[in-house]
Amino acid sequence: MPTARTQRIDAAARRLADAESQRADLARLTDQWESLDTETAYEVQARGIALRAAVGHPRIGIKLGLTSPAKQRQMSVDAPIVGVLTADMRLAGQDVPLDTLIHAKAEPEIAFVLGRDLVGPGVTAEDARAGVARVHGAIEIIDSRFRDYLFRLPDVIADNASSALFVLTTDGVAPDEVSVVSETVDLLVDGEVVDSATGAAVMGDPYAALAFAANDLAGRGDRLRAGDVVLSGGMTDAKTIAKDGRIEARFAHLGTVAVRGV
Ligand code: OOG
Ligand code: MG
Repeated sequence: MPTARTQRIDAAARRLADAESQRADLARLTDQWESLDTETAYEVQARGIALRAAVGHPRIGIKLGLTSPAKQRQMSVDAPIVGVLTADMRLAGQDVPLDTLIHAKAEPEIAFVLGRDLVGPGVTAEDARAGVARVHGAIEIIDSRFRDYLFRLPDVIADNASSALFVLTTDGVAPDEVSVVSETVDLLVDGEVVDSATGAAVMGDPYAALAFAANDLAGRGDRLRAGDVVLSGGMTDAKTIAKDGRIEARFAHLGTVAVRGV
């Protein structure tokens, strides 16, 4: 017999899945469910990932969110959050189908492909780097299921950290070919540079973010796995993707990746 608690978790996961498939944004879960805490929110997230797996979209990686001090201050939190990437989130080509999304935004990120499992607790940034096979530039496309991106921390955790789509640079480089802390990115909207950042914007070191993910997952009995893609967190603010608008992330050593709203 499912308990009232598991029923509530399941109902919340289904509401979020329906909001996604119907492009119908939601009020915050925490408006109705004031006691929703981060632990329970991760159970809602896991239920949503199980629903995706059941329709043929398995987990292929992990993403971090709220890795910059600015975003953490905005949310009044002092730690990042973690979400799960599934196979259907990998964008083929550049075209972002806006008619399937609510209010998509794009952000440049440094992505890792893991060569081996990283199992917390106790994973250091150095351990994390040693587990990486390739480093890529990426654009993550986020699409909060909450109206106007208005959420509290448990809401956005339940909503799988606003995950929607992502695209990586094609080749990637070996970890010893790039300093991810000083790697720069220019973000262009319709050909104009609108923002720039370095990897230091991501918890001071994207490998620290990767280690954080391994250790945080361990708290829920989970791990990073060989072959996983890990998005380490937005380096700049996310920019709205307009119809026919082009957003390009030009990395110093990781290549260039672009998306276009269609
Ligand atoms: C939460 C997701 C944030 C990042 O890289 O910080 C995120 C949101 O802002 O909707 O993906
Ligand atoms: Mg992101």
